[in-house]
Amino acid sequence: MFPLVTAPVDRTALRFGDHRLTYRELAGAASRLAADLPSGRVAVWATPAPHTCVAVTAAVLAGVPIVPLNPRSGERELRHVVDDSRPDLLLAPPGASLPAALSDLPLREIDASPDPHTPPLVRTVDPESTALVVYTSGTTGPPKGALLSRRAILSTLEALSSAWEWTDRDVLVHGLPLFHVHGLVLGVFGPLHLGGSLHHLGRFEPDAVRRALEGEGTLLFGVPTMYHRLAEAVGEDRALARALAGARLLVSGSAALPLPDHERLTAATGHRVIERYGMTETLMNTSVRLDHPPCPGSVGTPLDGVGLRLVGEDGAPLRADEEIGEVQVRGAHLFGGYLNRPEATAEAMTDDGWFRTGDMATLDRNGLVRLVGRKSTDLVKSGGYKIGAGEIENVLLAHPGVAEAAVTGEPDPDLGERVVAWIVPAGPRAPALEELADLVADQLAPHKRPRRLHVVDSLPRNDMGKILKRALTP
Ligand code: MLC
Ligand code: AMP
Repeated sequence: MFPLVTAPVDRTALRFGDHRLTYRELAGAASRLAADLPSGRVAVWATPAPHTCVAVTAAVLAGVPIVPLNPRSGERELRHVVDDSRPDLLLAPPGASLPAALSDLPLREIDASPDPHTPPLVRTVDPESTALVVYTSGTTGPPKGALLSRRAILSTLEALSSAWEWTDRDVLVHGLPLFHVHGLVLGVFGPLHLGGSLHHLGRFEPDAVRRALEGEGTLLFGVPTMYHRLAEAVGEDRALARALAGARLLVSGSAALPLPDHERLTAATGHRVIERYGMTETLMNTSVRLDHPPCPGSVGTPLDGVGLRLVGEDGAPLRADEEIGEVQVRGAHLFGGYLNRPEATAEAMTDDGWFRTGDMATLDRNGLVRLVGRKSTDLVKSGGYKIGAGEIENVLLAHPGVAEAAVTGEPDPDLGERVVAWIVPAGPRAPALEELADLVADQLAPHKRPRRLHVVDSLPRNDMGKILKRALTP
């Protein structure tokens, strides 16, 4: 049963530092919690800890939708998520310091201690029902809650298992956050569904990766920033190179892995990092398959069950090997819409059921997809996090020293892209970068803070008054 399958009960399911839970102990701990969960949604304070895994497993066993919360979210972002998703209960580790935005929610502490005694809860749950509500930034306004069904999650995990020959023999290693689909769906539900193990690093550090791969780890997941940091370290660190070389598979996703990082890692380890392409709303769309030759610069071919096409400006599908078009996908892996946002859901879909990703790509005769950019200048991918320009602009505009604001992304060797703020000051003294960065970190989240500030006399606008972001160059 999703996500706990038929793994031998005494196999390790999860490991965080020295904290290990076997399948039996996890099933017991999760079932203990699941037995009296309310039937509405539950929010989970998703720290990178076993508590999060116990909580989400409990909710999946009980058939209750989960709203994972980023524990570094600021007040404004948390209030929005809670007001929008209206959870009936908050699950958090004992002693978590919870912000005021959550004070109205009934709280239950998560007991993540191994429980070999409580019998597994067995409940029949509709595969079409929502398992997760994952908040994701859009071009404008606050983040939207993507409704992910059990069927969609299962479909993506089965497709990845086939593409990567990912089985119950694999021990997955990663240090990803547990409130997005990469760390949570692939990184927690993946091994638990397949009957393998997860060794979570708590936080990403090259040294922790080395130790885990020197141990039992066989598979590594990360965003390109993590692989960039490994590529930086691996030249000097022979032990790290040996550990990475000993892994069965290194997989990168959530943003593009630059070719120089690919090359440095291949030179040091003999492995070509496998890239896969996904999105919160679609889960995984494409991947380089294990049984295909390496294809640098490509995110591979559509996964099993994924329909993928490229569409031109006029909305008509393009033929393979033609120009650049927008990627559109359909299949069982798609989300069920945005919570409380029927118009946004309708806008994201074509009349015949394709999801508009907003990503631009080419497709060759062999079905290989190469991503070349995004339709919108209002989205920034930094450290693998998607960040909407609009939500940051709204926070900047609320500062009394800011008269006008625009947010863009610019290339960054470590983060892929970094957030850049452009402001027209409201008075003679413009606020400093640190002040604006702290404001954004407090209100939204630290990864959304601007890393660079340009103070300008005016912002370039078209006749309609819309800011021309492509004209914003230093
Ligand atoms: C600095 N810091 C501040 C601050 N200035 N905090 C608050 N206010 C300020 N003004 C702190 C940061 O919080 C952090 O603290 C530290 O300084 C460094 O921050 P950073 O520069 O942002 O980098 P780092 O923390 O090192 O993070 C890099 C990273 C992270 C790669 C580990 O970006 C990451 O985990 N990315 C994963 C994103 C992800 O999972 N995306 C998947 C989306 S799903 P401290 O205490 O932490 O050091 C998706 C679909 C798909 O995309 O296909 O997968
Ligand atoms: P999110 O909304 O956070 O789920 O981010 C989804 C977006 O991340 C996609 O629409 C792509 O733009 C980007 N993305 C994911 N995987 C890759 C990849 N392998 N290469 C390039 N971009 C990617």
